[in-house]
Parts: sequence; C-alpha cells; structure tokens
Amino acid sequence: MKNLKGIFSALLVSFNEDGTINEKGLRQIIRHNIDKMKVDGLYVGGSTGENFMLSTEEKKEIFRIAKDEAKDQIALIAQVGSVNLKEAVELGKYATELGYDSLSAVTPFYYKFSFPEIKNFYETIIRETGNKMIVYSIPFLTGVNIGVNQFAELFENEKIIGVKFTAGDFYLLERLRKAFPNHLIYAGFDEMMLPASVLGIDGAIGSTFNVNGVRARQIFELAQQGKIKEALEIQNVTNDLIEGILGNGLYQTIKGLLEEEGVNAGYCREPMTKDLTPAQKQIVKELKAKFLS
Ligand code: HMN
Repeated sequence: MKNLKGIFSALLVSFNEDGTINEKGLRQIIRHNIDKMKVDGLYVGGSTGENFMLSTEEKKEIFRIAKDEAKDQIALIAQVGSVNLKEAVELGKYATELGYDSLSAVTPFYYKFSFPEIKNFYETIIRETGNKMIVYSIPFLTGVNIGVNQFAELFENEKIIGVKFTAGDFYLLERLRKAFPNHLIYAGFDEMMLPASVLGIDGAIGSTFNVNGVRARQIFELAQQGKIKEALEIQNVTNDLIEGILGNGLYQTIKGLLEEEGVNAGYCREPMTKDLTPAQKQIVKELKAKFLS
C-alpha cells in the first residue's frame, strides 16, 4: 500500500474552449505535478478538478487518464462524493478497479442531511467498493459541520482512514488530532498550512500546489522540524502569491500560471468564467515573474 501522507495536489483539469476535456493538457498537468512539483500524490476529482460541474462519464474519464499517466509513481486519491449516492458508488467502484489508493467523498450537500444519513452515505460507498475512505469536510462550501463526536462515530468504521480538513477552525483541528492520533488529517487551506502543520497534520491537499508545491513541502517539513521562523517566511511568500491568485480568479489564475510554465492547462468549465481577461492575464505574468521564476 502507498504511503498516503505528504503533499497532494488537488488536480486541475484542462478543458478545451467548448468545455470538453483536453486529455493532452490534463496529462501535462499531471506530469508537471509529478516531475516538477514532486508531490507525494494527487487528489483527483475534487473542487479544483471542477468536478461538481461534470457528467459521470467525464469524471470517470479523468480518473482513467490520471491513473494511466501517473501509473504507480505517486499515491492517488479519488474524490467520488456526489449528492447522488448511486453516482458516488459507481465512481468509487470505477476508481477502485483502476487501482486508486483510497477514495474520498465530500459530505453530501445541498439538502440538510442528518448525521445518520451522512454516516449511511459513507458506509454505503465503503460497503459497495471495499476501498478506504477519506472524509472530505469543507463546511464553507457544503454548510455541513462535523464535530469530534461525529468523527468518532465515523471512524468506528476502520475503512474510514482520515479527513481532508478544509476549514479554519484550529480548535477543532487540535481536538481531532488529539482524539485520533492514528487517523490521517490533511489540511485543505494552503494559506493556513503552517498553523495546521504545527498542530500535527499528516499532509495537505491543495489547489495551489499545482504551481507552488515545492514551497508547500518546505513549509510542511520545516514545521515538522520545529523550524517555525523559517517556515513562516515561506508561508509569507506563499500567501503573497495566494492573495494574488485569489484576487484574480482562483482556478483560472492557477491555470494561467501553468500556461506560463508551458503546460496546456486550458480553460475552466462553465458556469465558471472560462478564461481570464487581458488585464487578468497581465497579473498572471506578474505573479509568475515575482513568485515562480
Ligand atoms: C479540492 O477538493 O480540489 C481541494 O482539495 C480543495 C482545496 O482545499 C482548495 N479549496 C478550494 O479550492 C475550495 C484549497 O487548495 C484552496 O484553493 C486554496 O487554499 C486557496 O484558498
């Protein structure tokens, strides 16, 4: 089994202008992550993969291409969560057959599901696929908050091996770390990686690692060595870059930065804005010159 700790890029997907998947571009993004960013793994089908705007067949296609390109070079996690449980199971079976090291699923969203319903959602995917599961908790987008006691209930299922914690609630993160020393906890906000690392996370999953993965690893490893001042200096530079990215359009700007690196990262998928304006493209050039040269 692959080591599931460390730095995971939340994989971006290259789309053509008409919204179809650009396979060649997607393969280039994967190679860039493996060869240049030296990530430990990829989180495929997440928010960053524009996943919730795609059809089931498109999601499968992305899982297939990512596994075919990465082979066994790095760890692969497939995000299969969907408010359509049947789709989540279908995707989970598909990714498991492809050899993904673990599944992950966002907490079911939109409807106000009860905790027993959420628990049943995870247990159904696990029962049907036999694979491991990482809970994807991202309350600011889903509105779903899971507390320590609820995590304890979920973790009673030994196939639920961890959580991707995309939240700024460091009290909850500290409580989770203390309560579950043997479960994997991944930080989900790249701009808060240092405080999360100090609290003892096992790894991080982030969109900006597609272009800033080397700095992300430095922050993580320096914090583990107790070199907080040095780690903070790199987090400061990282956050200057992230501030620039967030102010210019998150996924479009990361794609623009990849294009500057010679990677055909392509367009975003509507209803997201497909492309940057000329003024935004100029900002990408400035970010590239300042932070990635
Ligand atoms: C995913 O599901 O694609 C990522 O794991 C999500 C990840 O947590 C990112 N969150 C979102 O894009 C909503 C972060 O990397 C985020 O983009 C970054 O910290 C900038 O805010």
